[in-house]
Amino acid sequence: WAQDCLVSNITVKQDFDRMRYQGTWYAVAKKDPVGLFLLDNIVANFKVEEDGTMTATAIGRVIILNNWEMCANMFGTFEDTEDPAKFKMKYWGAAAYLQTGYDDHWIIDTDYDNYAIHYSCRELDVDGTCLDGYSFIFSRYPDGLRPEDQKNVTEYKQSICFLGKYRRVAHTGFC
Ligand code: ODT
Repeated sequence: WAQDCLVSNITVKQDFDRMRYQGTWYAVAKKDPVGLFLLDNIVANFKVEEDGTMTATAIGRVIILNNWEMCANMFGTFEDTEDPAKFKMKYWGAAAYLQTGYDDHWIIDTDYDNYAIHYSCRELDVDGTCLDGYSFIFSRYPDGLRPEDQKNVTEYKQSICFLGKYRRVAHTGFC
């Protein structure tokens, strides 16, 4: 088949289980959006609150005001949609000069124990493809994906039309 790359045709994780998604995820690769923010040393921690709401914290190295390097402490709350794997993420920083926003947050695939593929399209093109988006590949391990998960992850990168657009996310201990 020919891939049309329409955002409306992107499939997400079936029966996403937010309880099993909780805990620490290390970003091992990232496709940047326009005006990228989180550079590297990115670690997210997901939690399900007592009322069932999914929330997360994230840290990562950022450069603000063009030359000030720091670790950003970020917070996010996730609004449910009709699809259990598609959320709207409201996010903000611990400090006022950090980025705030309201993004789509889709879980394309995960096995909960090893890897996850996240996707966010910020701006649709007139033809229904994604004009500006970003994606994280997460691992439960800071040193990267297990070899047996790599083929699977590559296929999902292709399914969201971001194959070849990722860079590695280093974990150097900066944050
Ligand atoms: O880094 C960029 O260029 C764009 C992404 C900025 C969003 C960072 C917001 C983090 C808020 C806390 C939530 C953590 C969950 C992270 C999971 C995936 C990445 C949004």
